[in-house]
Amino acid sequence: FADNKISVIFVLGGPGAGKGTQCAKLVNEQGFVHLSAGDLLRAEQQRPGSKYGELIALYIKEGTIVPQEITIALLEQAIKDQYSQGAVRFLVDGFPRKMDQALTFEEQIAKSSFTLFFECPESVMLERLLQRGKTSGRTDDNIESIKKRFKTFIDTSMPVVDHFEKQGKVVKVRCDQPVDDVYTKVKEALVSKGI
Ligand code: UP5
Ligand code: MG
Repeated sequence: FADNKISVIFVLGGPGAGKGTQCAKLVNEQGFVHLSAGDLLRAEQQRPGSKYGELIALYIKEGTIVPQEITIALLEQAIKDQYSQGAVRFLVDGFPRKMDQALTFEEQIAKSSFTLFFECPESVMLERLLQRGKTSGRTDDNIESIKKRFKTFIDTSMPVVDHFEKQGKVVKVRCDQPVDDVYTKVKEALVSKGI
């Protein structure tokens, strides 16, 4: 994609911070296209005939980061599909969560406008994920996987946030409050970035 043909906002934050919840609201009210890397990976995992199904299942359960080639190919395809239908504003949720992905995506697909980062205490995220795990059917919503996801978030994904912060491209929103209160702050954050 040539510069300025599409705009991309990365949405990052720990597991259970509320990325998907807030992105869904932005889609409804502000006309963004929401692409969750995790959702794309789970769909690919379940696609009959996928060569990567088992590998993706293993990485997700262990809370580790699937090799970037797979995730970036899925994201690129989804962006192209949506672009061909007229979409130009994308929320890329739960990505990039490792430095290599950040560099490759910005080099090969598009530069991000900025990163919306959800700050949330681990205790709040833990409670939300355990609660959701009662009905979500997600293989990683159990205490063992959640602990691994938290560790990966700190060790592997926070350096990406630090990287963009050094470029002055991170807006932070606290998200340990009710969904609508967080959403109000999300909208303020977007306004502060001219959206
Ligand atoms: N909830 C949300 N907001 C709330 C609020 N303000 N007050 C009270 N409750 C709130 O929310 C989680 C739960 O909390 C829900 O029940 C919600 O109702 C409630 P959600 O909006 O789903 O949070 P989100 O941040 O999206 O949490 P998610 O579990 O999706 O985060 P993860 O980042 O862990 O999951 P993701 O799907 O992005 O990734 C899963 C795995 O895929 C990764 O661990 C990794 O193995 C793999 N992956 C890669 O390998 N590469 C990638 O690039 C991306 C993913
Ligand atoms: Mg999510």
